[in-house]
Amino acid sequence: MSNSVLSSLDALKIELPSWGFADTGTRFGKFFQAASAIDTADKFADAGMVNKITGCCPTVAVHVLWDFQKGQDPKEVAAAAEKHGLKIGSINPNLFQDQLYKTGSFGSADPAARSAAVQHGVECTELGKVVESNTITYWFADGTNYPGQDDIRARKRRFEACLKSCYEALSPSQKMLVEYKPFEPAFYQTDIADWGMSYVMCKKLGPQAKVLVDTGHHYQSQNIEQIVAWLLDEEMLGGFHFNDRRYADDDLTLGSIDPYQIFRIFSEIHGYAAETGEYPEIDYMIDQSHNLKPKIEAMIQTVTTAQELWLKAALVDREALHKAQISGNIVDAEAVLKKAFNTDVTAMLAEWRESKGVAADPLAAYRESGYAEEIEADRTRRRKEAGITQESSYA
Ligand code: LRH
Ligand code: MN
Ligand code: MN
Repeated sequence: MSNSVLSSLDALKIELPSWGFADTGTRFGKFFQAASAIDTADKFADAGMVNKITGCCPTVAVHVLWDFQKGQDPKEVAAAAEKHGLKIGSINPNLFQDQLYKTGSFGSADPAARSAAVQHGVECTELGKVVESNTITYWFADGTNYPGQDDIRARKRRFEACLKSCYEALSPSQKMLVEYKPFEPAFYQTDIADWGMSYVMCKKLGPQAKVLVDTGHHYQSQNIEQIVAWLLDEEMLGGFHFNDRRYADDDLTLGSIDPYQIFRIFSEIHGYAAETGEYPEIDYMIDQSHNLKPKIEAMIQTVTTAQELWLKAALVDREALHKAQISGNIVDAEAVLKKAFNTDVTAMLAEWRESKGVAADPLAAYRESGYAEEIEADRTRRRKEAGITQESSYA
């Protein structure tokens, strides 16, 4: 095995979502966990633990409304992350919870909603400068529920104008990622429904705007690796939100339903690196909701699954693949992919982890650490002392 296969893992830094450590649920309810994070400091402590155990998650994504209190110095939040060896990663504006956004934010026909949304986007950008985060990730719940509800072209133009105002607030080192989603919560049309719409917006904005691919935001059976390949070729792929799905935006653990798909996506990235000599600048972020699994274990499982599939994809024999492709040998071309996918990479992962000073089996190391028991006891006591019932706390 070549060194470059193993060292390719250095290019896979995975960002943990702060919201993945708090109690979350479905629209039908929540099942609470005694060890779930109560506040942002807990979320950083848990993310710090995942980073310590896996050695590859140095940043944490924050959701502005959920992680920054009104009037709080944002530097305090950055310092709380640093305490656990982390840096603030992407800043996620929240343009979907305020009552003002009933008919949308950037796409709304109401100028007051648009101006509040733009103001929030600019504030998030300024906040990013203070906490030294270079990525602002925009996701919009915008859209309409019924045919005729609003003028689709007018909404597009409102989006262009609002995004432009936010883009103009970026510092030269900041970038804006635009996430697309074809459904939910809007169910007739969403304003940025697919990668093409995100691409058009980003292209018009300029080089600091790129497309964000959330793996759960596609119609059934859509070929995501093709989207990835096209965006890579156009230098327009800015980041991922990792998760897996069976039906819609299920936010299940990466690779739990279709690991071969993630392998194929990663193979496109390795193919790009093989051709250009370097890995593209991509933010790899987890965006999952662990309703039932213990949250930290689920996060470790996601990270190790991503590394496993990444390594398998790095094993694709590019020369053999190219040879089979240009000679029209379809069976052999597919076999090259299958061979890499079916390789057991456990020993290689252990070798890489050893070189980074982390345990060969991160999940086992976590279970042995006693951290789960410690936080469960601590958070149960703190909830009791503060009189917080989990039903009333939305950390
Ligand atoms: C929307 C989404 C988006 C949000 C996150 C909580 O479905 O994927 O990225 O920020 O979930
Ligand atoms: Mn997402
Ligand atoms: Mn989503």
